[in-house]
Amino acid sequence: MSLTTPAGGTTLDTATLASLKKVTQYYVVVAFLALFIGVMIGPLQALNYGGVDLYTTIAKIPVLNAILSTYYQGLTLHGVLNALVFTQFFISGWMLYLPLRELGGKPNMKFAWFTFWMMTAGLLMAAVPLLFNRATVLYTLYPPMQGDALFYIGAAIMVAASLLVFGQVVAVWLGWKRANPGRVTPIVSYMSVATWIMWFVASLGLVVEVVALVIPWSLGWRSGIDPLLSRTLFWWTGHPIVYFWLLPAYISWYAFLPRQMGGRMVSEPLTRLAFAMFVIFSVPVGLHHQYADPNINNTWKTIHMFLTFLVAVPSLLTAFSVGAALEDSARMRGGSGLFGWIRRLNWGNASATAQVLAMISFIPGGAGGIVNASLAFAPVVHNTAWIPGHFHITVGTATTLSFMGIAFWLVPHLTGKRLVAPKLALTSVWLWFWGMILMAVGMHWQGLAGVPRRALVSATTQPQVYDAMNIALPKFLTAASGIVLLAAGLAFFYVLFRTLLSPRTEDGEATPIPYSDAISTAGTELSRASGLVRGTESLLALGLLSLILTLLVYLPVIGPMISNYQMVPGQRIW
Ligand code: HAS
Ligand code: HEM
Ligand code: CU
Repeated sequence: MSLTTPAGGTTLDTATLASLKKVTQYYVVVAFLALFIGVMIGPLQALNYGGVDLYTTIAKIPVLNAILSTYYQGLTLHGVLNALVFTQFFISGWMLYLPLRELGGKPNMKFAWFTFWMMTAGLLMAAVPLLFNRATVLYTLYPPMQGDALFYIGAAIMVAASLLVFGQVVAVWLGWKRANPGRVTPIVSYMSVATWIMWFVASLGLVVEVVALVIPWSLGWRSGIDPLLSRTLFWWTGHPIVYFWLLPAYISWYAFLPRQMGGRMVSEPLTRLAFAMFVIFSVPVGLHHQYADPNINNTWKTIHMFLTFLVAVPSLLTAFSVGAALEDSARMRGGSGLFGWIRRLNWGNASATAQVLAMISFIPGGAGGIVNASLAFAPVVHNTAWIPGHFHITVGTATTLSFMGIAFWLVPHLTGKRLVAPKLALTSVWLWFWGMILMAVGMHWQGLAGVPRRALVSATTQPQVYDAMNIALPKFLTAASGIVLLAAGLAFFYVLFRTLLSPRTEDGEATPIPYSDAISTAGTELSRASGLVRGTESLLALGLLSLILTLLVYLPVIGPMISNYQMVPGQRIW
């Protein structure tokens, strides 16, 4: 038996499809195991920002006190497991499955499995020093803080594995193009390939930082490292990595959510335009994380600021587009009025609800990002609690809650197991949403009052400073958010793990991929397509353009750093 694909490409045979589903399931399960541990640590940090120090209590509990021996070991585990491991594993599975499934052909499954095991090996290597408190360098790795070499090598292997997934997806896409000359790339594959190409250009900064600077130094082959150059290479990758987290959620908002709502996607050409813009403009903006760093010319900081405003444009296009799709679906279900239609969205479905709530959280999340990016506002918010406030409603909700919602159909689709307790699933996503909103309010507010991020502010050794700030209410909101999010996490993981452990009851295809029809399609033949569709088809050319633009705005910044390389010895400050 073989299955047709919406792209009309060669179909996948049954064995290949089964293997592809299995490897995707492995990626998704490892991702959620990482998120589970990461999320269990989060409330401790929220309580810290609520004035409650549980770390002193934990220090007395055997086993736990080994992996949470300091606030910073906990914070490193939280940041690495949630923002790096969960995202990368989920995305690698999701964006391997979608294009391979849609484009068909004969993908090399041995290679796909090799990549998965390689990424897992990298994760295990990095986990050892983390758990032994020998790499408490936070998820941003800022040298001259120095962890064990094994941590950096493991992280490098993980990133390298993600680049192999990129390679496989691009190879399958190019193979499809050769087999289907003159055809328009189908939309889900278009979005996936665009995201992978963006990630390739984005990853180069981190690859150079870790391979050329950090690993040789952590192995003792070099006596020092340049912190400024390392940070600059880190943020070359560190900003666009947030779009590597976001765009896989956008794929679902554009292509699948409308069908889950009973409606249609608005426009394939507009969707392609948004993704093409992300390919070009995601990377050359990293200096907006370094406004406070010395020895970087202000002109370049200003140029990166304007480019950052430009990369917000495709998100604004997305807001319009996915918002219109939601409204269209609600009106088709009988909704009316300026805002009255909102009540007619598919609020009974946990998967769809999770994603709408994720989208709503991204409205203030994106607005806060524009504030952070403004050179005039940045000094007020930089390094304060405002920043974790910003990214828990972007990566912590827009991305994470979307992935949680996707899992509610993807796991049944991959495994043939029916979702256990759908009502509890629905409750968990509402709790997550409100928990994150509470935390966002609490943390943004504390940030404006001047409370720093990355600090054990609840420690009894330093209460006077923060008591004088008149921040009792935001502290309370933050502490409460930790409790609500703990409940949300427990409910979600109960549903997910119970589903995974239940017996297989049906063919996974009984839960199909919810492809949406489009009101305005891109067509199938390039020769008859609009100029916009033809102009956005060559993703490799767009990737090259992105690389050129990135080099243009980075080489003049990095050049002087290299010619004036500073040898700073490594430090272990924990
Ligand atoms: Fe950010 C710091 C600027 C987006 C994540 N960001 C961070 C950090 C993280 C992060 C993790 O310029 C901390 C790094 C660290 O540890 O130091 N960010 C931006 C800007 C955007 C942005 C301009 N960030 C994200 C996304 C993230 C993320 C996405 C993760 C997924 N960010 C910054 C800056 C800093 C920063 C500075 C450094 C701060 C500092 O000082 O250290 C933009 O891309 C945002 C554009 C988004 C929009 C919103 C569009 C809205 C949509 C939803 C529509 C909803 C609808 C629903 C239609 C313009 C698409 C309607 C439904 C109904 C029912 C009504
Ligand atoms: C940091 C709470 C889930 C990613 C923090 C901080 C708090 C917090 C209060 C700030 C700590 C500090 O600056 O000292 C929580 C809670 C969660 C949760 C209560 C839910 C149970 C998530 C998720 C993600 C995430 C789902 C991403 C997928 C991060 C990152 C940091 C962080 C990257 C920064 C670490 C650093 O500064 O090195 N979290 N979080 N968190 N969180 Fe979460
Ligand atoms: Cu950024």
